[in-house]
Amino acid sequence: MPAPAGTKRVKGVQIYRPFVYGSIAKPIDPNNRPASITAEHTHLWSVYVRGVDGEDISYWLKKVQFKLHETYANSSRMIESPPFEVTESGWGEFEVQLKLYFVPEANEKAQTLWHALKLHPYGPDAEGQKERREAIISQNYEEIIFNEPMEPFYDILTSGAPQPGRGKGSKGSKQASTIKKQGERSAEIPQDNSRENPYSLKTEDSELLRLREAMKTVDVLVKRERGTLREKEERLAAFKREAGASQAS
Ligand code: SLL
Repeated sequence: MPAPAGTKRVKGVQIYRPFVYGSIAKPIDPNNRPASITAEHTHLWSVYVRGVDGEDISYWLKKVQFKLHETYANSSRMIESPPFEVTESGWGEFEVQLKLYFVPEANEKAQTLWHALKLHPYGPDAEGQKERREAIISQNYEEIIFNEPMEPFYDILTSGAPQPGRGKGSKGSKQASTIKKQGERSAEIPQDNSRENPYSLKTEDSELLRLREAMKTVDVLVKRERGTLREKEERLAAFKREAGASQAS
């Protein structure tokens, strides 16, 4: 018997979609405090789920539930349409639970992520950032994988996808296929990063380069350690021989 319409999965297909989740927090200037903010609150912050480089993700992501610390009134916030974000003020850091609900066509269960809200600078330039009262961004690049998507969802995911480049010189190369118009649905991230978006093919390349360099360094260190180990083993064997010889005599 054929499966009822809209309940069949596209076999052997995996489709992924990149997104970003995280937070941005700004210290409240004591000399310029908005009157509406409670005296104990030291920061204004937003926690969000969004597309890479402002890409629309609402064709696969229906809504997001943000669960805040219980010190907040109505700590569970359901955001039903983009931008998927919650803006608040507060004094403390905590773990935010993000529950991602997919569009009904996906027929997928909601997925839970956790984000540690960061209010205070961290990392090598923490002191400088604090002095400059910089906004603290803590965010992650993530990819969601739809394994064997439902047929109607597959259509949604792939409609308006960029076509691989054709014509002179392109020969359907990766480079050509990544050129897409704004608003097209795809898993491609931009070629270059911008002030707003650090996630690009260029960043990926430089990360890969960094990893390769680090692997070379590790190889050198491993070789050096092996050499030291060999020397020590030789010395140990020599000591043992000497000890054996002096006992025998
Ligand atoms: C801590 N883990 O124990 C943290 C808790 C609580 C954050 C952080 C204020 C809420 C409000 C707020 O920032 N809560 O006043 O509505 O330190």
